[in-house]
Amino acid sequence: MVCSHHCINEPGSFRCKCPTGYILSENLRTCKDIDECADLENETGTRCSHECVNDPGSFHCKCPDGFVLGADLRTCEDVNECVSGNYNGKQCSHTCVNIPGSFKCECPDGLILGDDQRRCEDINECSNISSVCSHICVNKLGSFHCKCPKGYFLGDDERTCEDVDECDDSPCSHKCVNEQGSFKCECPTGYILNDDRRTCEDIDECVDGNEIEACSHGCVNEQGSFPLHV
Ligand SMILES: [Ca+2]
Ligand SMILES: [Ca+2]
Ligand SMILES: [Ca+2]
Ligand SMILES: [Ca+2]
Repeated sequence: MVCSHHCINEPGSFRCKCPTGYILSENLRTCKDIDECADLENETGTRCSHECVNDPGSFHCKCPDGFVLGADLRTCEDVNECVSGNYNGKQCSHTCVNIPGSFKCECPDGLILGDDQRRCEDINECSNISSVCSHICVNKLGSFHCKCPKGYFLGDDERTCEDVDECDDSPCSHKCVNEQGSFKCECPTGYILNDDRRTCEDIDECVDGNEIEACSHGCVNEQGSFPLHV
């Protein structure tokens, strides 16, 4: 075999010719592949934006994961996983954000990205040791709220429970004493608090066992106390 590929006859001689992508060796007989990837002097049109793979008689460009080869077969273009085909961006439970070569899932306020980096999960604000609520914390999907026990109301900060001053509504027939979370009614001397814990009732000191043997003869009960009859 005179030439490895094409032989061209010439007057008194011949020469070997190589197909595109090959170059004639020093022996002028054998064609060898051009390593387009190693040839830094190569025309810019054959440059790959990312990886160049040499092939026999040719070459091709390769793209890393998350990129696809553009129409020029040279430039790798980012895949928008959030909108394209069956890419993983569809797995984001909430918001998909495209980034070069990849994508990421994001979550709205109150939710946090789970270990799978795809699904957003509720933050349990109530599990926080330095609890955000002064009294009762109620966790909800994407948020939480504070609650107060009976006798308290939620302050303007939506976090702190403040005592209700029940005495403002005058619930007692006589004296009202406000306390943290509650209140109590008190009665003046000579009165006793009824079972309703609100109203004061006169003690009938004249009835046996109630108070004293106040009078040796007649006793007249009066509101609040009794006078001595001489
Ligand atoms: Ca080649
Ligand atoms: Ca992308
Ligand atoms: Ca929550
Ligand atoms: Ca109170």
